[in-house]
Formats: sequence, C-alpha cells, structure tokens
Amino acid sequence: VTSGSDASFHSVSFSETDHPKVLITGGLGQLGVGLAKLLRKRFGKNNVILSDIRKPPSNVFHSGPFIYSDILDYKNLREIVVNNRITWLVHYSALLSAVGEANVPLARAVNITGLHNILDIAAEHGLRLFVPSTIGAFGPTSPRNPTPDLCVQRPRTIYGVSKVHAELMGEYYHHRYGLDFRCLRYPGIISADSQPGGGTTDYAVQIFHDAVKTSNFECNLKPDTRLPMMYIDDCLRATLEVMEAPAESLSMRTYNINAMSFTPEELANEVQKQLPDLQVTYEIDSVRQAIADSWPMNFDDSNARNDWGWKHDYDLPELVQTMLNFIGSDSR
Ligand code: AKB
Repeated sequence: VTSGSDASFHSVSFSETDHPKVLITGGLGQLGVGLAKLLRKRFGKNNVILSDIRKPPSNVFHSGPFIYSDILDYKNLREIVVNNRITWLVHYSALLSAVGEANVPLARAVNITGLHNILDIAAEHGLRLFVPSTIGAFGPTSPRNPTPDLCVQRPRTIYGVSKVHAELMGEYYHHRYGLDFRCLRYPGIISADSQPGGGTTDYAVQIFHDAVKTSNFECNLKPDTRLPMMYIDDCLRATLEVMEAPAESLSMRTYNINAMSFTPEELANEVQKQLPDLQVTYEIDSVRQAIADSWPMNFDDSNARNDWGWKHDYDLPELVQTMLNFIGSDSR
C-alpha cells in the first residue's frame, strides 16, 4: 500500500483469516481480567496480552500473557505493539468519576494525554481500537429519561469531559485517518470477582458484598437515584460483539448500550427477597450524588440493537441471583 516502514505496519494488520492479537491496557481494573478470559477463549490464550502498571496477582499472571505498559510512555507502548504484532487494542486505562474529581491533574493526564498516545499508536500501526465511554459523558443539560446517542453532552466531571473528548477524537481519527475506532458508552457495570475503582455506581457492587458479609449496607446515594446498569458478562460480550461487527453494520462509531435501570431502593428490595435480614441506611456522599443527578436515568440503546444486534441477557432479578450465588459461594 505504501513504501518504507509503513509497508511493514500494513503487513501485520488484522486480516479476516487471522485471529487478532489483542493488547488490553488498564488490565487490572474492573473489566480487564474478565475481558481477557473471554477473548482468550475465542482467539487463544497467547493472542491476548493484559497490561497494567501494577504487579498482577499470581492467578492473573499464570492465566496468560501479562506485560508492564504505561500509557503515558509512548515509546513503551509502541515497543509493545511492534514486538507483539498487536492488531486490536482495548484501552481500559482511566480514572473513574469520583476519583477523577479527587485528583483532576492525574485524571487529565491518564484520561486525556494517555488517550492521545493510544490514538496515535493505533493510527500509526493500523490497529482496531476500542475505547469505552460511559453514561458519565452526559450532563445536566442532556435529556435524562431516556438519553439518546446523539444529544447535548456537557458533563460536569473531568471523567465525563475526558470521555466526550475520547469519543470526538476517536471519530475524528476515523474520518481523517481511517482509524478503525469503536466505542461503547457503558452504564454502571456490576461484577462479583472484581472491584470498581472509585466510580459513582460502585454502591451497586458493594451492596452485595455487605449484604452477604454483615447484613448491613450504608448507601452513599439517595434511595430514589435511578441510573442505567449492566452485569459484567453482558458488558464484555457487547465489547467483543462490537469489535467483531462488520464495519458496514456500524452506522456510528460510538453507541449507547444498556440492560436495566434501577434505584438503590429497588436494588435493595430485590436483594432482600433473597436476604431478608439486610438493613440499608443512607449516608449521602454529596460529590457522588451531584454526579449521579446529572447522569442519564434511562439509556436509549436502540441504535446498537438495530445496527449490530445488541441484546442483554441479565435483568435485575437475574443480576441479583447471579451476584449472590457468586459472592455467597465465595464467602463460604
Ligand atoms: C463511574 O461510576 O464512574 C463508572 C461509570 C458509570 O462510568 N462506573
């Protein structure tokens, strides 16, 4: 296609007959280990490399390739992509909404400067790039019930601002340089064997652990705060499905995805059907509450459903049953 060093980039690009060679950044967060497991089942253990700047626990280290990668270090990133012939990049490194507000300079560096490195590496090496966005990319002036794909986006957190920036930059690189950028706006993700790191929706994970361990849960959001949510297995499957979707099926490059919406009170009621001793008290965290009050209550994901067949498996009752089975059996 081109001459000189560019030609070698094209010769290692993903082709339909090959398995992709995947790099996951921020691999030790809430989603990376689960995604690596799913992708390894599909593409083979050695075709999926998890990376982070932290030392992995031994079960993660022994379950497949793990590598040190710092997304703020462009040369380190490039070396990993070149040496491992990476063709897909899943960029999970980010500071979430609540921790971002506590350290804006760090959130800006990781979520914005880090993303610039990722975009340049991906464009330079012809990678297919997945970057998650979030319900947090909307703000108080967005329609909240429901929130469509295309509407006003004026978030009031550095996390939200950085995610709108990622959506726009990814789409710009797609149109300007042909970058195969794909992006899903995740709702709050609920998982049993991995913890979220400083988000506004974290209460919906913590309630299960506290319900099983102590039967007491102190919720940091008001009982009627409605937010879109999803079980992790649905989230990871959606990610694989949008990455595998034929380019022709994608009428957009950034899609809302959703499964359910509930309030803390509704979640607590559902958990109490299984664990009637659970006591819930409310101690409101004003930062998280203000964030939640500016986010979508219901998320319109009809474009994902129509374009590439998105369909969730878990509604609230299945979510609660699955979480309690998992955490209950773990604590015995
Ligand atoms: C957060 O609460 O910050 C995240 C998100 C919804 O993006 N879980």
